[in-house]
Amino acid sequence: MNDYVELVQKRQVAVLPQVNADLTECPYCSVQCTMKLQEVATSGGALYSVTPNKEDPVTDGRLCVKGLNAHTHTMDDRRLKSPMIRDYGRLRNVSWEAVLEHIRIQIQHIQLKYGKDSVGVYGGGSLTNEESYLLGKFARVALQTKYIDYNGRFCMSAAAGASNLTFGVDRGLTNPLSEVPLAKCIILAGTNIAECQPTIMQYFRKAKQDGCKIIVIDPRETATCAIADIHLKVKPGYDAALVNGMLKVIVEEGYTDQAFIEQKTNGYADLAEHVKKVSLSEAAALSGVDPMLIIEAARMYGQAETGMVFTARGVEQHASGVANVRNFLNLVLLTGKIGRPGCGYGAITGQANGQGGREHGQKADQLPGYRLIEDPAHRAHIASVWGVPEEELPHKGVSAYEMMEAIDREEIKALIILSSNPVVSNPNSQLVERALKKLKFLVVIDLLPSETSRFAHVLLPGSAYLEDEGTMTQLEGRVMVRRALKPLPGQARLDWRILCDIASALGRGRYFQYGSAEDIFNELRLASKGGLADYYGITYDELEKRKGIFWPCPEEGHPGTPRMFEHSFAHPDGRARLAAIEHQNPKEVPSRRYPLTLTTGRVLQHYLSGVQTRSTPELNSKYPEPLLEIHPDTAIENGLVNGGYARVSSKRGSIRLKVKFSAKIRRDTVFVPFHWGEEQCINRLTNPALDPACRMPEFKACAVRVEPMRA
Ligand SMILES: Nc1nc2c(c(=O)[nH]1)N[C@H]1C(S)=C(S)[C@@H](COP(=O)(O)OP(=O)(O)OC[C@H]3O[C@@H](n4cnc5c(=O)[nH]c(N)nc54)[C@H](O)[C@@H]3O)O[C@H]1N2
Ligand SMILES: Nc1nc2c(c(=O)[nH]1)N[C@H]1C(S)=C(S)[C@@H](COP(=O)(O)OP(=O)(O)OC[C@H]3O[C@@H](n4cnc5c(=O)[nH]c(N)nc54)[C@H](O)[C@@H]3O)O[C@H]1N2
Ligand code: SF4
Ligand SMILES: [Mo]
Repeated sequence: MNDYVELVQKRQVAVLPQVNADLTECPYCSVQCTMKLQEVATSGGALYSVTPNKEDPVTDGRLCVKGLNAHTHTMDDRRLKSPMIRDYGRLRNVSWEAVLEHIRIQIQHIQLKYGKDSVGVYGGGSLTNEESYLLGKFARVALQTKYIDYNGRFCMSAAAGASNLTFGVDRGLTNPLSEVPLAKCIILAGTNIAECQPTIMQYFRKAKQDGCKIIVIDPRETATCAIADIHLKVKPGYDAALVNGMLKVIVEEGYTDQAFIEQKTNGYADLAEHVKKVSLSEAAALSGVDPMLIIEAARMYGQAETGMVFTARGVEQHASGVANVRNFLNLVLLTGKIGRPGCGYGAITGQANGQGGREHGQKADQLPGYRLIEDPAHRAHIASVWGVPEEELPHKGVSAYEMMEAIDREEIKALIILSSNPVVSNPNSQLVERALKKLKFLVVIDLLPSETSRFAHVLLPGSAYLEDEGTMTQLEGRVMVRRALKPLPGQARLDWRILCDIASALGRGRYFQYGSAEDIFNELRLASKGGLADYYGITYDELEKRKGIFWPCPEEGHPGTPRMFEHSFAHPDGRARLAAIEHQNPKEVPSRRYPLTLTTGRVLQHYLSGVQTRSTPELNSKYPEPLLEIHPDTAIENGLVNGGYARVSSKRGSIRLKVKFSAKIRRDTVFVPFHWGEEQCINRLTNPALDPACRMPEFKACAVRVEPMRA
């Protein structure tokens, strides 16, 4: 039994009889584990206990430590309960009426003076589908600005870009998780599932029990490596070189599926030509992986009857993120391992609604249902659903970090942020702090004070997962409906309601007349109809009955699509695209002044910018500050002691971190989690070099120096 489940069951014994038992979904990662939250009235106030849901369609009633404690932050004393306006530097409580009038005056004034595009919108992947959809509509119809983007730019954009180019559509997993145990070989590249999606580890363990070979590619020996048959300890940023070596072995030793290549793909001649030129010893030298291990891994995957490849941010968060993922997709296509049971690809989605949040129009170049804002037919369809003239729809804006640069250049004068903490999560975050200070007007809608809300002129109390009904699309592409369990605290309002209220204040209320999340969903269904991410056939009733539906689901009664690409790919000719990928070095390589590579990521106990998990004592006490993971040899060479403090510096900045020796990391690499702000914010150091296609920043490789420092 899962340790945490055991813990909860023990804890429950100590709790009073259950009342109000009801089902909710974890607000954190993309697995969207369901659970029962039970409120127990005691003389000292309400107590809560959490029970995993045995009938969960994915987890068999597992929860990780974050899910178990998720409700805590929603009841934190610091929870925002009233709208606030900053006056002479201090935020003071005001009524909704007053704040909406204030917002109207500020926005109208700024737009009149500087144009519609002087106001930007910044969203997030924790929002429901309804809210993500509405935020896109709000930017284009209420504000009529081209500037909208969201934190998914830092998360799923490279994998999405690669899947679109290769398959013609991007759905995180091409197969349901239930097929993982059917795979005979699995590649886990830059994905630390044991800490980041712990409740799905069971599928990989089951596969292994059934004889599946598992290859993990990561610069660190992570908790996920416990199930690895081979661990390729790649140098950060060198996955494409490593995969080129594997492709060479696969082609030369004849593990390619020629019938599949001929019938279902384009681009083989170019790729075969490119592979001829690859040198295995060069691939090994670049990636820092023993050539014999590259050969062994290529044989393992190439010879397996069935197989799956999974990537996550380790491979994707690079200035060559799209190319990196495309090379992994070459492996999949060359061996014909897709479109059948136990054969497929998965980009392990990150945020709770990282999948749905990227489909319905929060992205600068996108309209709902994966439609494109620069495609005339797509614009016409959405304009008709929204009841606005097509010419009135703005064109495309820029990506999340580029919005920050536009703010810094004072081209964007006002910003509305819903459910994100960009001061902690953007690369080169000192630029973000400097830029936000220049804004004439910043509105932040959040649950709790954050590093970003310190810069807000207006702070609005939004809704937490327990209060907010709506649909979420989890990592498999399964849409699920989450019901509200609790009333909103104080004057807090539902996130979607706040958007409608601001739209009304701006005189655009007639486009935002909804009585419930379901009303918004029904409009989203129409907007997505005929698009690549088609939700038209999905209704709240069916979601309840069927415990979720996989998109695309083009008409009511349609069974949904658990496995993609069984017959053809989504490009007009039905074929997938192979591509010759030239390896590119990270944009910043180590030098004498900055001799080590910094890579960043996550730990089990914290979530993203940490606002929610740092306010949860059960989590924070287990991991109270960011640690610099460094190999003991490298640490000693640099005069560091285990448990002491180090100054870590890149060209962009310098912070102080506690040192943790770890023989599990490469000697040339250090790792730091990014869940903290201010003096502990590793993004003060990261490189904002962006992928040319998807605009993903290079979070996973920059050059740093470490020096000892007194506590
Ligand atoms: N506990 C926890 N779980 C989470 C989250 C969280 O904040 N905390 N966030 C959620 C979200 S939004 C996301 S996007 C996912 C992220 O999930 P993951 O992508 O799995 O998480 P990361 O820790 O960012 O990176 C994964 C691994 O990539 C490795 N890596 C670094 N550089 C490279 C490289 O160049 N190549 C390769 N092959 N590997 C490399 C790191 O050592 C790390 O172990 O997790 C989700 N789940
Ligand atoms: N160095 C480095 N940086 C990274 C990454 C990395 O691996 N390394 N990963 C990147 C990735 S993958 C991601 S996804 C981003 C995430 O980056 P962010 O979007 O900044 O992270 P969150 O912590 O999710 O921010 C959510 C904020 O919204 C609030 N919030 C949460 N839920 C709700 C809600 O339902 N309604 C409202 N109104 N507010 C809510 C929270 O309190 C919090 O303040 O970070 C990126 N940054
Ligand atoms: S954080 Fe992810 S794995 Fe953990 S309980 Fe929440 S949804 Fe499940
Ligand atoms: Mo993410």
